[in-house]
Amino acid sequence: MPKVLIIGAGGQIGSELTFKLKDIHGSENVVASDIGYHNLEVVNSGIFEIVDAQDYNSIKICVEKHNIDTIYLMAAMLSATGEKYPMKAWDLNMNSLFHVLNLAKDGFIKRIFWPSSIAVFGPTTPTENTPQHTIMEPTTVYGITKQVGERWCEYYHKKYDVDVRSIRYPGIISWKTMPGGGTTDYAVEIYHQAILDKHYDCFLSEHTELPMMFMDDAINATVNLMQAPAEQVKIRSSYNLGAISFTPLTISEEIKKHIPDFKITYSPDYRQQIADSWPKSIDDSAAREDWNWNHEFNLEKMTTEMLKQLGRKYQDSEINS
Ligand code: AKB
Repeated sequence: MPKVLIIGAGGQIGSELTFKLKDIHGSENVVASDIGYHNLEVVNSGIFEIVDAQDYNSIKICVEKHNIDTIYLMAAMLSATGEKYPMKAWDLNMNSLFHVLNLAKDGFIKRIFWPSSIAVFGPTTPTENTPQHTIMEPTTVYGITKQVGERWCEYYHKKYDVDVRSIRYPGIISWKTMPGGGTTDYAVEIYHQAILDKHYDCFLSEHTELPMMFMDDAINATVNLMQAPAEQVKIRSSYNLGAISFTPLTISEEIKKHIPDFKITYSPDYRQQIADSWPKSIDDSAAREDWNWNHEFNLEKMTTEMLKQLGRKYQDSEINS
């Protein structure tokens, strides 16, 4: 059984990954950690430690205390917040990655999962069915950190035999924990507002198409990649991963099938420029060939699930208040 540490376990993907890894490896083999106690569901779900991803010793102490051999580094500053705090985004995203890569290089841990993003691509990248290997000239700080991070992952693998694995996540849609600071966050907010207000004012324009994925698919992909035999993981920078692509208009049309009087308006802000620099759809054939990646949720199935789960959640919180 691997002994797993999740850094950034209180976040949107980190929290769901924590619960999934506890199911797979047993709660006693999974240590959740974050910079604070903000996600009480995660804090109270088993072993929890305060770990500062920017502090090498903070991570190392936790690794030694719990005999950790695998780290999932989920702490990061995303695209929209990164544009407001460029140096903070650079420091957090790069320092944390170097710390875990060096822990592996120095023999303290055996395996790393580090998420990359579609943000590695830029305005000069082909936007339709974006290939695995193509022009990458990211224009956001977040995208730059992810692109540089990919280079370092591949370097540490080739030079020091570090077993690091990575996925370029598209926008991830989920109902348990809110995302924070991303450009694709609109596709989560829209479901909340559809239930609460029957109206959503979108910060992207109606025809902005972006690659997206339901959380269950993202978690399955992550787990499958980490469980794949090392020789099947042929790409050590990061794998393209696709599932669905849609625009604010198409997601609103899908929501209207469930909530006919739902209305969407558009007030594009600085995030529009970020979205315009990213691909519309992704060629993920390498992931499908190398470790059998397959997605399950399309827009229809995801919308039904999001509205069902969020409807229950808001009903429960009304009953309890
Ligand atoms: C963001 O919007 O910044 C993230 C991402 C695509 O990596 N969700």
